[in-house]
Parts: sequence; C-alpha cells; structure tokens
Amino acid sequence: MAPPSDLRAWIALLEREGELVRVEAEVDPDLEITEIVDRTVKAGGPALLFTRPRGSRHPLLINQFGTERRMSMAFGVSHLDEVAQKLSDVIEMQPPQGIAEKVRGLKKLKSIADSMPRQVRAAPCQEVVLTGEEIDLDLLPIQRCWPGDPAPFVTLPAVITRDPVTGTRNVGMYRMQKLDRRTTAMHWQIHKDGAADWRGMGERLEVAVALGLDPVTAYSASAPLPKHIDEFMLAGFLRGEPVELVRGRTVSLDVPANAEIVLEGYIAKGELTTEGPFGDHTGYYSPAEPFPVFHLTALTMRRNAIYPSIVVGQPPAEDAWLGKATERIFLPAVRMSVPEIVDYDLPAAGAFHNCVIVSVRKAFPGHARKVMHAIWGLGMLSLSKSVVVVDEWVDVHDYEQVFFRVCANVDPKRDLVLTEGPLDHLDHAPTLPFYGGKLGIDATHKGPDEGARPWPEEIVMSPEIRELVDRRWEEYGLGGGKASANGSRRRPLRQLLRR
Ligand SMILES: Cc1cc2nc3c(=O)[nH]c(=O)nc-3n(C[C@H](O)[C@H](O)[C@H](O)COP(=O)(O)O)c2cc1C
Ligand SMILES: [Mn+2]
Repeated sequence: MAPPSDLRAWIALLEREGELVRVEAEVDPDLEITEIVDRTVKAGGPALLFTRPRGSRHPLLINQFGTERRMSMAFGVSHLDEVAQKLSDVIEMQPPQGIAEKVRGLKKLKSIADSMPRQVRAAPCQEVVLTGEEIDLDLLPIQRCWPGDPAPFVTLPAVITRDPVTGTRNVGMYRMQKLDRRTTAMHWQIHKDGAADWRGMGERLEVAVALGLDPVTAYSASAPLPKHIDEFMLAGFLRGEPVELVRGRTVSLDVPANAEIVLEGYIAKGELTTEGPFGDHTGYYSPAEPFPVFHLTALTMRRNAIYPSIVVGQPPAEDAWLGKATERIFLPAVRMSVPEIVDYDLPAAGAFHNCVIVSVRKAFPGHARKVMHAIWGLGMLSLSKSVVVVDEWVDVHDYEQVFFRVCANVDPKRDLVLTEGPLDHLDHAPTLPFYGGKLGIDATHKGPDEGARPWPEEIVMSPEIRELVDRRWEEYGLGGGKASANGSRRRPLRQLLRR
C-alpha cells in the first residue's frame, strides 16, 4: 500500500482503520490537550483530532504517530524493517548480473529517480495567503504543553532553510516558541544542520516552515541525514512518489505543496531571544537559552487547514515512535560503515541520546571497543552517552536479556570504557553543556586474549528434551503455551574467542 499522499488522506486512513477519534468537546490547547494526549499515548490509544480547540477555528491533530502500528501505516508497511529493507536494497546495490537482476536494478533506480522533488505552480497550501498585518499566529491552536512553559510552542514543524554557501536544502524538525502574532523563536540545537545554515548566514536567512504534511514527509524532517542530503529526497524515496514543491509567496524557498499551513519569513543576523524553558523529551524542562528570532512575512494555508501537534515529555511520549522509525530505517546505513553490527536499539527511556545497545559479530580481541568508538564517531549517534555491546545472539530489544548479559559478563575493571566527547544539547547531566563523559560497557563474552579466564558455557537444555516436552506438554495438564521463554528464545551457544 502506498503511503498517504497528504495529511487528509492520512486522517481518512486512520479513521477507516479505527485509529482516530474525533474529540468534539471544546478543549483548551493551553495544557488541557497535553494531559489528554499524555494519557492516551501511554495507554497505546488512538490519534486524536480535536475539532474545537478553544480560541481557534482550526482542528488540531495529535498522536498520529503514537503506536508501532500507526508508524508502520504511515509508511505503508506492516513492519518498519520493510522500510529499512528498501533503503538497504539501494545502498547495497551491486552491478546487476543477468536480465532478471537488471530489471530489478532498473526498478531500484526508478525509486531513486522518484526521490527528486517535483516543482508545481499552484498548490493547496496557498489557497489562503495572509501577508503583512493579516499574519496572525493566534489563528492557530498552538499548544502550551507543560505548566513551566512560558508560551505556546509549534511542536511538529518541518523547517526549511538553504545552506548559504552550497545552496543545499535542509529540512529539520525544530520547535518554535511563539513570541507574538508574527514572530517565534527557532530552537536550532548546536549540532543540527539548521544551526549550521544559521552560523553561515549573511544579513538574512530565509526560512519556511511547513505544518500538516503527509506522514512520511513529516517524519523526514526528524531524520538525522548528513548535512548535504536533502530530507525531501529521503521523503520522496520512502513514499515512492516525489515530494511536490511550490515556490513560497514571500521567500525564494520551495515548500511542500500538500502542506496544510506554511509560515514564511526570515531570521536577521545577530538577533536572539530567550527561548524556553520547555518541557522536553528528556522528561525535564530544558532551560531558557538564547536562540534566533523568526519573523513571518506570510502565513499561507489550505482552506479549513488542520494544525498538527505533538507533545513530548517523560518517555514514552509520541516522539518515541518517530525515534524508533529512525532507528529501524537507519540500520542499513549504520551497517554500511560498521558491518559487524547485527542490530541496535535506542531505548525510548534513554531519550535516544543517552543509551545505545548494539549486538556485534565479534571476531577479534577488543572488537566491542572498536564498535563503541565507531558509534561515537557516526553522525548523530556520536552524541550517545553510553554504548552497551552484546554478542550477536543477544536480542537487543529485550532489555531483560541485555541487563542479564551486562550483569553476568562484565568485570567493571576490565570491561568498562570511560571516555569523553560531545553530548546532546539537551543532556542536563554533564558538568559542561555539550561535552562530557561517555561510558562503554562490553557485555560480550571475553576470551583469554582479552585477559579473561576461559569463558564458561551458557546453560541451555538439549534440543531432544525440548522437543520431548513440546510433544508431551498436553499430558502434563499444565495448560497454556508450551514454549518455555528461555529455552526457545536463546540461540545456540557460541564461543568465539576460545581457541
Ligand atoms: C517532535 C520532535 C521535536 C524536535 N525538536 C527539536 C528542536 O527543538 N531542536 C532541535 O535541534 N532538534 C529537535 N528535534 C530533533 C531534530 O528534528 C532531528 O535531530 C533532525 O535530524 C534535525 O534535522 P537536521 O539533521 O537536518 O538538523 C526534534 C525531533 C522531534 C521528533
Ligand atoms: Mn539535515
């Protein structure tokens, strides 16, 4: 099934699938929506369309991404790993052998061609055009999310800029604090591509913000691509359909034609405001800090535009699923650089930058350390505070199993790596901002060539007895599932470094 073509097709799909509830009661975007959504997300509940947010004529859509099922539906797949597979097919493409492979190769090349955005002249996102005095952010039901937030924040934007030197487009999801009817702050964290465009700017930097996109394009704004790669290309590739763009009315930037709402404007050199505090996805308020001011020169919309929002806070919140999508989709790219990685998991409780669990095919002494350092040098993963390495047969998504390996296999004196390096902008724990300690935990089996004694064998029941018990299970009168969790889940023993 093709991913939805715009926000309205997405809402219709969610509704057909019983994944959306319309809330017709008048509800306040000031805190009240947060409490409703937080309860809904934590209960694995549906997307919510608030049709009467207090003080606005625009409905507010939230929790569109809040479960694994909806996140997969957004991409038109039944599991996110299928999206990763599509990417891996292209990344790993080899010169084709024979006709059949050549035809398959052409299909892959077509999917690359689809990824180039397509320019259109007229677009739904410009059915209504407000400029000058008409521009008014108060028209939109912008949420104030948490009690300590000083103002409402636009939380699900796709912020578009152009690199002042290379001209490459960047699209990123960066929250925007409403300052007044025609200005917002722009929360460009220090490591992000938007911030780099800003640092390189001349007198003015044009900015366009798209709100209310098809779900894949909205997701792509949150994807940690290398700076020189346009996020709309990724969106087109993943949609199997180019992103259609239309020239802005007051800026020379192109914006997605299917957007519900577009904010156009600019940032003036050197102009800063106090942004925050903001109840952030770390589960804490990020402190007030100086960030640039975004001036609106136009607000364009579809008729009866729908405003999209998201609430972050103590994990797990809705953004956990955007993060999981990135984790799955980027696995092939991670493996391109570090092929011995079998799988990885970024627990939502670690807010995605605090902890990475990675399983590796270990082949030589110190291999786990090599992988830790690779992660600390890889794109946005470089900001990871801790890296836990386990053997290839450990399921990284089963935190109980990972904890077992960490407890069982680690000599703290021998197997911990303490180092330092860049840390996430939002990490409040380090002594300095942006920089601090990092921890690597080698929870793999170690061999004598890594200073360990001969490693003991894991306890695993013999296959004959497991089959016997499977066969006889009914006879025992114990009911229920016959698969004992441990025996069936564990892979056979492997002892790599014992020679
Ligand atoms: C809901 C949500 C809100 C986010 N808010 C911010 C933000 O305010 N500032 C920021 O720098 N990154 C924020 N991020 C993370 C960026 O969107 C992400 O790092 C993305 O890769 C940035 O694009 P870039 O790599 O082109 O800079 C947010 C992500 C999500 C899912
Ligand atoms: Mn980028």
